[in-house]
Amino acid sequence: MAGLHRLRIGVLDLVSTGPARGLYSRLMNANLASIMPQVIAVWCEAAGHRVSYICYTGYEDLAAEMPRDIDMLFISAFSEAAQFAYAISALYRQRGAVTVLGGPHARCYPEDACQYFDYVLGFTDRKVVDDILRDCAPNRPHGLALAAVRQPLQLPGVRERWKFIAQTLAKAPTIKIVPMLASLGCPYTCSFCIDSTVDYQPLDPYQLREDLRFLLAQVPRPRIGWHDPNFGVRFDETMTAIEETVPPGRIDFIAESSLSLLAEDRLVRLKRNGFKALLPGIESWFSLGNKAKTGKTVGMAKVQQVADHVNMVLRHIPYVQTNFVLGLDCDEGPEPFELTKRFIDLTPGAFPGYSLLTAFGRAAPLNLELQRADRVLPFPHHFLNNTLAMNVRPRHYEWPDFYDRVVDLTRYSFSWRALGRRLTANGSSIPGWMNVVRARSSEGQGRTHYYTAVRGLLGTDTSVRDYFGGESNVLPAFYADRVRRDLGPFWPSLPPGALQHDANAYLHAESATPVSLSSWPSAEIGLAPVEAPVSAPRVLMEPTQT
Ligand code: B12
Ligand code: SF4
Repeated sequence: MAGLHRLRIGVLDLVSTGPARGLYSRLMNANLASIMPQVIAVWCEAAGHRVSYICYTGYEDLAAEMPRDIDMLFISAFSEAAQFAYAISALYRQRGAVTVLGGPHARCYPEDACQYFDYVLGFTDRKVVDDILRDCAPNRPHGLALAAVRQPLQLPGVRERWKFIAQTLAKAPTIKIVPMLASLGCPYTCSFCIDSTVDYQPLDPYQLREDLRFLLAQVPRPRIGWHDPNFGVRFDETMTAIEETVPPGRIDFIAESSLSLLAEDRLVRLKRNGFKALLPGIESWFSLGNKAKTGKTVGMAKVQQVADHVNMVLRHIPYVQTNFVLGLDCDEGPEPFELTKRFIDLTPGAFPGYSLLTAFGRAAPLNLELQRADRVLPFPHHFLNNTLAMNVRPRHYEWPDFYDRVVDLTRYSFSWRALGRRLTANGSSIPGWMNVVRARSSEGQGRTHYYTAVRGLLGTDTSVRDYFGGESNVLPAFYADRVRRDLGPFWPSLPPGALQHDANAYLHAESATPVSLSSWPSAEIGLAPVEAPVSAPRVLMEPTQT
């Protein structure tokens, strides 16, 4: 450690897109904390630096909690928090800090983020972090985009992350969920998904045991939320690790898992091992279903088959959220929406989660096709959370017709009738009441109101109609006002131009550089500084391989 310049590091996990209000976000936001910012904090301390870590849930006074005089600020952001992150980066750069962006936004929109950050990281391992800690230089006007060759093979466990986890959980007043990972990547290849090109990779099962043991010693009855993209791919191995470590009934688990992994014998085992909530993806009644194990079955036959499966899951697991993507190219006419309503009738106990089809920059192979077809709209990132805007022009729907159907479906899904049936099916248990709160909050009713407002504007406001139609790039006032309102006191710090981005940046980069689809983010080299237009990747640092 001789000669080390000890840096003052800030690590900021943005789980809110600005200052927040509302009961549900106060109860739940701290449970959305990401694992990687905690990992970065551990690695920075291990490298000998002083770290201030904050999970920003929307209720903190950032100025009071994050020191002003830091040397380097890491920010973790989803795309929905991009404008917030850009504003904070600008604030800290003015104060002399070097800023680093990581997380989903950095992976999806590195070209854009490089305009506002000194470093933008894709896959991140310890070597990447050590390299930039050593470098710690302002890179302006264009930041450096860097990525490890692949996902790290190992990450610091719960014991090492504990002080950051505990600090975050202290902000969750009732339900406290500890984030954990048993694997990275996914063996499936759903073309709209960020992990469709990332190899599946289990993490060390010994560490898993050690994490569980440690947690049991800290918390009387922990709740664990698995952040695995698809939990339980190595089902037996993971279950055995849990069974050997966790006495029955001591830990509750939540996981996202595809239906194809949820056969009845496995559900029996999941139940025995404390799994209380599962979130399987269904996507659409007309997509071919590897994930749902429905093979070539589509339409009403698929509805029936999946409903039987989900009801079987519900006999073992008290809380189930079924996830759908609205607006996929395989969908056409009223049928997809009507079938989802039939599904809701057939599975009254499951909570339906709807995502509007969204092309998150470089996230998925499908996005390149969509950009090539000129179907991606330049909605500011702030709206890209699968709900507030759909940035892909649907193939088979006109916008007003599409929004009519979305409004109708959400209204149906969160109506008092559906709520009553859900509550009867769930019983007056915690899952039952959670579903009532969700359905009556911003997630259920709130969305119906929001979609109704957008549908209204499509009929009355030509600026909205032209923007949705791709005929105008001028952001309608409805959306601009919303960003201003959401950023609140941070709005004045948003750099000029930071509401706009090149919606086809991925395509432009690929056209400028004849590289294969898989070349980012798993490139053999660190990405080059991003310039406009993006030029061929150049070796910037040593290849970063764990
Ligand atoms: C687990 C998960 C969740 C969990 C946990 C969220 C959390 N805060 O971490 C829950 C269920 C809460 C969730 C919620 C949401 N999610 Co989510 N989620 C995922 C999922 C399945 C896995 C992500 C993960 O943790 N992987 C494990 C980590 C270790 O790997 P990684 O993400 O690849 O990260 C690597 C690098 O990016 C980098 N890195 C990551 N973070 C950071 C941070 C720093 C500082 C640095 C330097 C580096 C770095 O290092 C990692 C190792 O190489 C992904 C889909 C997927 N298959 O990846 C979607 C995904 C991230 N979610 C997505 C979305 C849209 C959402 C929601 C907005 C959905 C909604 N409408 O509510 C919310 C937002 C929640 C919030 N505000 O925090 C999108 C994000 C797209 C985008 N560009 O923003 C994804 C990609 C899915 C998709 N639709 O394609 N999600
Ligand atoms: S199964 Fe889930 S995580 Fe895996 S590729 Fe498909 S959508 Fe992505």
